[in-house]
Parts: sequence; structure tokens; C-alpha cells
Amino acid sequence: MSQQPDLFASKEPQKLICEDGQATLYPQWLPAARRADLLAQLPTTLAWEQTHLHMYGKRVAIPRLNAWYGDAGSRYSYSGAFFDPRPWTPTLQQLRDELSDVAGTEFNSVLANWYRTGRDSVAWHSDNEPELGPEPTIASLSLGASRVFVLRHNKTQRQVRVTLQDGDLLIMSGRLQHAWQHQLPKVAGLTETRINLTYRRVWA
Ligand SMILES: O=C(O)CCC(=O)C(=O)O
Ligand SMILES: [Mn+2]
Repeated sequence: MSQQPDLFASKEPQKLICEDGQATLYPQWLPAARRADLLAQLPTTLAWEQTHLHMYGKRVAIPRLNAWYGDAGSRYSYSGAFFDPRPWTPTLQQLRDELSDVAGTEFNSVLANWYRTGRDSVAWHSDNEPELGPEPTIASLSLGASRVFVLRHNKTQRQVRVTLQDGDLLIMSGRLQHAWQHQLPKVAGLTETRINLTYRRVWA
């Protein structure tokens, strides 16, 4: 797919998936000045951690850094790892309020992902942990390098690919996390960095 110049890019929401759940893209949702500000401040102001998973008896470092913020009590487990949220930073809380309005869900936590280069990635998974509820709404804000994001239907194997660009907002909702998986593949040679903020609601 050819990239449109910024000037002509459509800012209308685009429905990417409307079968067995919804995925809607809001291109360039965040204005350019705020994107640049976030990308400059988040690497040094968030408490980034290297998460390890236990797979086949081995301790494996996941290929990205994580940080988890939210209301006290919004504890979250992710592929066998547990996250206790840190208290909101003013920046993350401001975005939480704005994204809750857009998505129509009171988000109470955010998982931040830092893909330092194209060697960082996230493997096929769905965000279907029980504490997210049966039909979780997830608001995913992309900053920095453009990266391909792929969704795959569990039964039909149909794939939907989208390039997530700086400032794009992707909202996933309905049954999507139960009927589809998603991944962010590695990109050979990419040195540019990307930060992704996934706002969620964790039910106590
Ligand atoms: O980085 C992304 O766009 C996706 C991150 C993701 O799927 C997750 O944190 O669950
Ligand atoms: Mn996910």
C-alpha cells in the first residue's frame, strides 16, 4: 500500500475489522507537537522494565521493554508475568482521560511497550485475560517509527495488516480478543524507535 503524504492523509476513522469484534483506526489522532513531546519524554520518564517469561522451563527475556501504570488495584497478569501498576504520571493520566472519552470506556491502566529498534516485537497473542472482562475495549496509541500490525482470525486464519504510524490510535473492542490474535513482527534494519501505549480496563 502506498503511503499518502501527511497533507492529504485522511483523518476519518477507518473500520479495519467488523466481524467477530471491531478494530477501528483513528489516523494521526494525536497532533504532531504532542507526539514529538511524548516521544522525547517517555523514554526517560517511565519506569521501563525487562519482563521475563517462563517458557518450557526456561527464563526468556521478551523482546521489548514494558511499563505498567494505573489505579491502585488494577493488577494484571500477562503470559505468566504479574504487573502491579505504578501510580499515574500526569502525562499518562491526561491521555487516559482523553482516550476514555473517545473509546467510551473508563480505562484504569496502561501497559506501555517500548520497541527500541526493529529487532523488538510482540508475538501472536490476544489480550483475553479474564481480568479484562468478556469484551475488553483496548485503546492503543502508537508513537515514533511506523510498524506493521497484523490481526489473524482464529478460525478462518484471515489476516488484516495495518501500518501503525506516529500518532495513530487503534481501538479494539467487542469479541475481537476472543476471535482474533495480533502481532507486531520484527523489521530487519530498522533503527528507529517506537513506543506504544495500550490503555485497558482491569476488573477487580
Ligand atoms: O505495540 C503494539 O502495537 C501492540 C502491543 C500489544 O499488542 C500489547 O501490548 O498487548
Ligand atoms: Mn496485545
